[in-house]
Amino acid sequence: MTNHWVDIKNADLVIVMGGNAAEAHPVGFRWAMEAKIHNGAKLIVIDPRFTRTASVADFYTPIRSGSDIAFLSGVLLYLINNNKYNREYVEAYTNANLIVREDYSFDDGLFSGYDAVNRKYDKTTWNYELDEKGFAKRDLTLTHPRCVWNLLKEHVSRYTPEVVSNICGTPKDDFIQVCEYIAATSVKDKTASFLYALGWTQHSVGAQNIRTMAMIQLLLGNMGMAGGGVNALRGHSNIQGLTDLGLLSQSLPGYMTLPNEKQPDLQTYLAANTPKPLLEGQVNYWGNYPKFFVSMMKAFFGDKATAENSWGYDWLPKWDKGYDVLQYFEMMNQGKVNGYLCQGFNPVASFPNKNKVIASLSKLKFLVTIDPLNTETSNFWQNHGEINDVDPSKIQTEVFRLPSTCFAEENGSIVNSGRWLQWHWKGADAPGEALNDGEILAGIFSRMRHMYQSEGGALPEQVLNMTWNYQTPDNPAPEEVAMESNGKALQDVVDPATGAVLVKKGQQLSSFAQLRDDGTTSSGCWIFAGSWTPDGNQMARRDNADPSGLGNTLGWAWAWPLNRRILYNRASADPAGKPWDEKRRLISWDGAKWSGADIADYSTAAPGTDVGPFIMQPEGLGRLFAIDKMAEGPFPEHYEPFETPLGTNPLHPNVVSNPAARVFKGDLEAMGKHDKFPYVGTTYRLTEHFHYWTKHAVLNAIAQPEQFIEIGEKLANSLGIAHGDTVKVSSNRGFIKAKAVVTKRIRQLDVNGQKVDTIGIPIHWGYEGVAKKGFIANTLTPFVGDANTQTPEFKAFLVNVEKV
Ligand SMILES: Nc1nc2c(c(=O)[nH]1)N[C@H]1C(S)=C(S)[C@@H](COP(=O)(O)OP(=O)(O)OC[C@H]3O[C@@H](n4cnc5c(=O)[nH]c(N)nc54)[C@H](O)[C@@H]3O)O[C@H]1N2
Ligand SMILES: Nc1nc2c(c(=O)[nH]1)N[C@H]1C(S)=C(S)[C@@H](COP(=O)(O)OP(=O)(O)OC[C@H]3O[C@@H](n4cnc5c(=O)[nH]c(N)nc54)[C@H](O)[C@@H]3O)O[C@H]1N2
Ligand SMILES: [Mo]
Repeated sequence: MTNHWVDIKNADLVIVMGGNAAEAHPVGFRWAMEAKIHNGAKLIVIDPRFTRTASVADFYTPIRSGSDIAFLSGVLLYLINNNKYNREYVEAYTNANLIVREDYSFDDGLFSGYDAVNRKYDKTTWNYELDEKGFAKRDLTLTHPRCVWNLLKEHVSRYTPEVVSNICGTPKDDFIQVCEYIAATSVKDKTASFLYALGWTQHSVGAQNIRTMAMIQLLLGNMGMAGGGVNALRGHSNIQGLTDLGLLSQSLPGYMTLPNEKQPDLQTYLAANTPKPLLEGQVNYWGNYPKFFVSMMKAFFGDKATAENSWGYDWLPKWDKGYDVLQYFEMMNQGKVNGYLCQGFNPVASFPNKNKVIASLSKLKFLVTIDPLNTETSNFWQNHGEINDVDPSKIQTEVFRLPSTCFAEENGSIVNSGRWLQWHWKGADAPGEALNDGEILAGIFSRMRHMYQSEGGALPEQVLNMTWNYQTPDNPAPEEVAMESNGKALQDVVDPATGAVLVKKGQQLSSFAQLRDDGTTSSGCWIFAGSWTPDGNQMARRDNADPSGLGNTLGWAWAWPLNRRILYNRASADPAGKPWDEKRRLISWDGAKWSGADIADYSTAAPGTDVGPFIMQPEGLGRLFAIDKMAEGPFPEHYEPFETPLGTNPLHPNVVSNPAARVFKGDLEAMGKHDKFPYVGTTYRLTEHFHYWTKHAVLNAIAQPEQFIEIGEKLANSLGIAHGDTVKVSSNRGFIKAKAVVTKRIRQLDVNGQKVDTIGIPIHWGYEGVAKKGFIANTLTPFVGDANTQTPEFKAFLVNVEKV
């Protein structure tokens, strides 16, 4: 989130689209209700299903799953055509007036630079026209035909209400009603907040769904505002911490990137990752990349990392391609993987195309599961009849189960969706032989290190040079690891201007501004610098005082970066430093400094200096045109799901689905067609269960005892299916059987001249636990992922339904 949970209460309009907050985030959703009840906010829901969130909304309208880019692009067009945007904000704080290169183009569904053989774009042309000094050219009058504003207008001009309604199946009047709700927040003293999660991310166009919404927020002047922003309601309680700490295969802590094989030395790597400002005088905070990186290497390798050996650069792995989970299971399926350590992950249940996952695991020599529970994955080799029809005698994989604790059985911090690091304390000892995750991993590490020391082995440096100065090396305390993530001074840190000592050798750092690229500081995760200072554990603070009434509670826990609660909050004030809306005053300029209800997100620059508020971007501006970042284009474009009920893309039949999505040849061949699989399948969760664990708990098993699917009344009638019948739902990859819930909540939609029906499929069942056994929903889903994040397309695929 750029904002945070409590801040949702400040919104005038809460739009739940691409998620079902009342059901999946029932505790956080209270802030949407606070906005509604205490603030007179409107709550609107756009979802293929009439959800529990819709049941408390002021307005609901349906949408065909996988068509949100068309819908949101239509909203952009409406705002532009009806002059419903904050013009001053757009001109001062977005890249609307920057000029794009002449060789950039878009035609018939493809942007310039497409390489069809590798399904990849060369993004060179998606950039600004630069002047002699390397700065982007601008046209402050917004008349240049290639300024971002005019290219944007042209790009979205196709998304008229008729086109939106034709692609999305949303009735045209409903669509216009939504546009009117949103347009009403374009004035300076109104904000809108979109609450989204998987209904947007789990698509082959997931990241662009979110970008389109972010562009709306820029037009409305909502970024940086209390009650505005871009707010992902995240999933598992510490999944924000997972991305913060760089646990994705191409990441390093603090949103740095793991080097790739084209970066053989430190200089090449740093040059590629340290941007230069694209407009004169910008903060360009990523310009500090070398400080973050070198400090991280000092945390990893301590005294072993020196200037002479480029801080141990050679010891980091260099990727040749992405090793996301889709790629990894593909390699496993090709027999290229020997062993798999599976920690807190149940891929048999949670990953697409379950039969492919089972086939892949069957090719391993060994599998290690680290989990408090028995899972479908640890027992993937068992036969459970139709639900898991395997022959154990043919599976040679050796499985090791290492029982672990769960988060409530250890101290630690959890980062919530709002970037707050909240310390928590152990609630109970673990049962039986369970060890906590750190102890298991450290135990494996120290045994491997001993083997390297006594027997040698390939690439020993990484293992032998790793710093491991914990009091109990086989079980590092969470407190020690947290202090290491924050970082400390390895030598006295001095102010380059005055020579004064800022941090004494050995002391914890208070801010990432104290980081150095000369090896005198260490920090495991630069964005966490400030979480454990000389004053102690900031994450454990519990002062909920809220003097501004905006809910920022600066004394409660600690938020990255630097305890700032609302990112880009410089944009909450106009160029002269005056808040757009007095009642949402986050920061303001008092003539000498910035201050207010939040930690100012800015350099110390005074108003009027043209320093843009989006300090992480080299141009300092919010991007309506995303230069060189997104995989499939600088503007969002509607592409159909890989399994489309239309069999075409109404906008450009030659380019139907995302041309840069993650997909492998065999999986493309396993895609079903709408002639055999005429209905849209979509999967989701229920409040009464948490994924695949709660079927181990009797009370949850009682609350939602049995796998079911939801089917609209019209379709059920035409197929002769009654409430409570058992039905078979099949895709081109397999089938499941479940009870039918016949409902008015899922409507038949009119799309591109045909009727489109949706089948709703909750995800929670399997063959482990105390609940009644059920089929695994992911037997049905396709093995294809978003082009930027590789998140699987769980929300839109094709199925058939029959009564059995
Ligand atoms: N009780 C409970 N809570 C949970 C979880 C749980 O298992 N149980 N899981 C947690 C996790 S890990 C996560 S990631 C979050 C997920 O939180 P959500 O994303 O809110 O959860 P889903 O149930 O997957 O809901 C997605 C919603 O998007 C709608 N949808 C599907 N496709 C589209 C589309 O193309 N466009 C639009 N506009 N809407 C669409 C679906 O109909 C559904 O209502 O929930 C978390 N909270
Ligand atoms: N079709 C379809 N598939 C989906 C989704 C969907 O909407 N539709 N949603 C996707 C999403 S958003 C998610 S997040 C995934 C979730 O997929 P998974 O993460 O695979 O599933 P979970 O059951 O949440 O958790 C995995 C295991 O973590 C264990 N665990 C809990 N606490 C700890 C701990 O402290 N340490 C260790 N080592 N283990 C622990 C649990 O016992 C559980 O067995 O599913 C994805 N799959
Ligand atoms: Mo999730």
